[in-house]
Amino acid sequence: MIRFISDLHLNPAEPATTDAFLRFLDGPAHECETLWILGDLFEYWAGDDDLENPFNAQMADALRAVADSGVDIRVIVGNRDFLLGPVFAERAGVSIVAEPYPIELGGTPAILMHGDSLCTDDLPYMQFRAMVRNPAWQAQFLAQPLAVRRKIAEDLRAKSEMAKQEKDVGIMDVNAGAVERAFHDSGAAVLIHGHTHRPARHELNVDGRACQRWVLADWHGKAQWLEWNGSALSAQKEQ
Ligand code: LP5
Ligand code: MN
Repeated sequence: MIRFISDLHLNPAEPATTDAFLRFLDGPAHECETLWILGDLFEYWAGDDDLENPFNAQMADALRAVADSGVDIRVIVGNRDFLLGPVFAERAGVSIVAEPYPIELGGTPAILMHGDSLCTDDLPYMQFRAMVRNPAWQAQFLAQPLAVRRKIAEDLRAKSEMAKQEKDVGIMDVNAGAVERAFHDSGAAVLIHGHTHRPARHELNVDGRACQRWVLADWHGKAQWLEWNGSALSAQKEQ
C-alpha cells in the first residue's frame, strides 16, 4: 500500500488538523509500505533549527515513530516548507527527495510533485519562487537569527493571503501547458500533486497517451489521502 498526503499546513493554531495528523500516523500510516508527503506538511518552516519549537519537534518525533516501525516515509517539499533540510529528515526518519520524482504504480510510470511549479500563470509567485529557491538566497536567509526568520515567514504568510485575494482564481490553478510538459518530459502517464487545494482526478491526452492527473486535498481537521492499493488509485478520507 502506498499513501500520498499533502497540504496539512500543520501549526499549533490548528489543533483539529494536528489531531487528525496524529490519528493518521497512529493508524492509516502504519498500513503503508511507503508514505509520501507531497509538500506543505507545515504552515511554514523557517529552517531546521525551527525544531527548537516544541510543536515542530513533536511532529517530527511522531513521524519518526512511524518510520521506526518500518514505513518508508518520503517527502517532497512545498512552497511553505521548502527549507526542510537534513536535520529535520534525520530527526523525523524521512527521506527528502527532489521533484518531479518518478515512481511506478503497477508498472505504470508516474511522477510526484508539490504542484506549485505548474502554476506558471501566477507570475508574481513565479518570481517569488525563483528568488527563494535560489541556494545563495537561502544561505543568506538562514544566516539570520531564527526569531527574525520566523517573523519574516509570518509576515509573508499574511502578504500571501492578501495577494491571493487580489488574484484571479484561474491563475492560481495549474497551467495546462506546464502540465503537458511535465507528462511529455517524464514520459509518465500519472501525475500526483497537491498545492492547489482542488482535489480531483483529471483525464487528459498527451502525445497520444491517456494520462491522469490526481490532485490531493488539503486538510481541515480530517485526514485525507490518495491510496495505491496495488491495482488502483483512490481518494480516501477518515470518517
Ligand atoms: O501559500 P499560499 O497557499 O498562501 O500561497 C502560495 C503562494 N505564496 C507563497 C508564500 C507562502 O505562503 C509563505 C511562505 C512561508 C515560507 C517560510 C520560509 C521562509 C522563507 C521566507 C522568504 C522571504 O508561497 C502565493 C500563490 C499561491 O500559493 C497559489 O499558487 O499565489 O504566492 C504569493 O502570494 C506570492 C505573491 O504573489 C508575491 C509575494 C511578494 C512578497 C515579496 C516579499 C519578499 C520578502 C523578502 C524578505 C527577505
Ligand atoms: Mn502549497
